[in-house]
Amino acid sequence: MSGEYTVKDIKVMEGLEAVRMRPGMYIGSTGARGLHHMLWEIVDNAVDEAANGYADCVSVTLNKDMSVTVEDNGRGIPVGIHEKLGVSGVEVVYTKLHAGGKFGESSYAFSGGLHGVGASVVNALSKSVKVEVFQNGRAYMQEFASERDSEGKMHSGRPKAPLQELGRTRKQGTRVTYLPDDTVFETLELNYETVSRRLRELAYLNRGVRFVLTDSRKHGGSQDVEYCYQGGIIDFVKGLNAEKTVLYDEPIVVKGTKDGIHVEIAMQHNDGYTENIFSYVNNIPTTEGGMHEVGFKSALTKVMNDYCRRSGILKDKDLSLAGEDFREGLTAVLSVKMTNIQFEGQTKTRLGNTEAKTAVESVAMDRLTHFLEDLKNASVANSMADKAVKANKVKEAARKAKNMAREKNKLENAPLVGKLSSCTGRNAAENEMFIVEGDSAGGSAKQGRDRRFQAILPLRGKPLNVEKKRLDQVLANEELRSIITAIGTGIGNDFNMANLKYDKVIILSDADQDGAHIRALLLTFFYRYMKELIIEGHVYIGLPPLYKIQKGDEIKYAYSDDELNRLTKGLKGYVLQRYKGLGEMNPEQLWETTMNPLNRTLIKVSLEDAANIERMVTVLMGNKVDPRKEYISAHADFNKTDTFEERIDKREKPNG
Ligand code: TSJ
Repeated sequence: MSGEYTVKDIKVMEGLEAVRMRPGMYIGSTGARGLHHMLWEIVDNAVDEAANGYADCVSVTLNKDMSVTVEDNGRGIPVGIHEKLGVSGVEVVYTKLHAGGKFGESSYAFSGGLHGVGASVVNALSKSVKVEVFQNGRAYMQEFASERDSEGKMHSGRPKAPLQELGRTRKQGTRVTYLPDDTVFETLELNYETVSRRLRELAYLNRGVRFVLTDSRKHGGSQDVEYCYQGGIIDFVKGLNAEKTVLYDEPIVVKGTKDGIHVEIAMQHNDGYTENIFSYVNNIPTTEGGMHEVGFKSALTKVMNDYCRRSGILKDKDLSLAGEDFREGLTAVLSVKMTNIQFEGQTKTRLGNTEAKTAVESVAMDRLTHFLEDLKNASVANSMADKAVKANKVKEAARKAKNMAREKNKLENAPLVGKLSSCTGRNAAENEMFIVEGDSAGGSAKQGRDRRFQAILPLRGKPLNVEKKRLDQVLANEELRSIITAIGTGIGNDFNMANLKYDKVIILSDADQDGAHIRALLLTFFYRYMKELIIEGHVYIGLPPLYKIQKGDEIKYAYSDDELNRLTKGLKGYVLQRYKGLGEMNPEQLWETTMNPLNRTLIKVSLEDAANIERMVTVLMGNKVDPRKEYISAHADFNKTDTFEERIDKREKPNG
């Protein structure tokens, strides 16, 4: 097998210095995001080996010195000497940009890291890299380093020595340890939750492969987790539906290959109203959907309408049911693997290849038709059909209610917007709207704001939990209606970004359980009814300080317990105030700490991890009571928002 691999397959293009010059071009950014991309690049290589059937375990270790070790138990990177280049395969992979069959074809056929650039880029942006290969009973090792020479010129990712054979071993596989360069990256801190979630996702997408994460960075023991799912995406769907009431016990599976495109789908309906399709191409989440999703939806609609007619649920005279009717309460995971993927869309997370539509549609039509024809599936088929018929009826009723609500809305527009203190500036691209918890904080915010570009919408009570509500009920809710009116875009199918009145919609709630609940309710609403607003990065969470530290005339604010410890270390004779709510701050303080763009910290809500927002949303908002309790106690630190958002607005310390 290893003989088939010829090192000359590897294409060689340009040097690593280029990567150093413009890191952003290769890994997106030099912030936390780029740092994570480095890890995904390396992990992708190990996952490929597993996906090809040569490895069944991939482990990631976050080391104390901020280096990262990734290991698999596969065949090991080829150690043979490259014909033309005269160095080992390992060295080619690590020193030649765009090296790897990836850009040819064959061995890396289905890989497709976000930037698809691989190990050499990681090497170029690391202080040091150590590669160990365990192959055919022998251990090999090579180290690379980025250093300045005596004249101060940077040399990126140079091998310290040729590949060495170390001796005999019983191990098999590849182990890579790299230390990202702290002069390139703004931070070397990988987020445990982010890494853990991605590994879990990969475990679902690669059935039977064991993923192990070890975090050895903290003093006092490591934090370890392991993921392995024998059911693959079937387990994924079961997990997503875990807290819901399902219409049938086992997810329906669609699997097949067409024109070289591998298609795998697992789907299961619950008794809710929302549609949740999580799609992937080559293990990459396609948050904005794309051609593969289009193919799946089209197949489901056609096959189910056929079924409804054949079984007499729809009569000749009836119109066909709409696709969305068959997707009410649907949870599905769609995974395709193909070559030459093309991404489109605002965040480049929509699959553009039309051949993916054809392939998915064809495989899904075929398998779903078979499934429905099988008599032992009759009860599943009928419950799907019934659900769709009901959805259709309710939709008709809702449409009428909505028209009524629209009329009503026109009448009540004035008093509704009356709650909003709008800003004077007319440039939507510069304007911000704060949705503020409570009237008293709302009052402070109104007085403290810069009225030229900041609008304030105070919320009286808790907004409606939309998770189990239909559109007409949402529109009947006054708090939500004032938000919808203020934002201007409309919701659901009527959503139109062109009418957005504020570039930033900022949720400002207290740093307590109630505040977290309000925030979750609002995010649920945005997620369900204004998803584009999140996708295009218009939804933010404002972060008020938790503490005021006053010593004489000098006042400092701490936004976390860590920061409090840092600021009070060695400080004597100070007065500490813990803010229990926004309302305790006077207008000047609120402006200074939370609203002033120069000082504040905002967290941008992103959909990158839609599956987890979805999970949080359904766990917290769903109708089954017990899982919700569990979630709250398991995540006692309710105010930790970094599980699904990204911090932005680098804060220039208000303290100095
Ligand atoms: F690329 C890398 F250095 F980032 C990296 C590669 C990192 C890690 C953690 C693992 C790997 C890797 C590569 N694991 N397994 C492989 N396999 C190969 O490179 C390989 C081995 C044998 C053959 C063959 O045809 O015999 C082909 C390939 C691509």
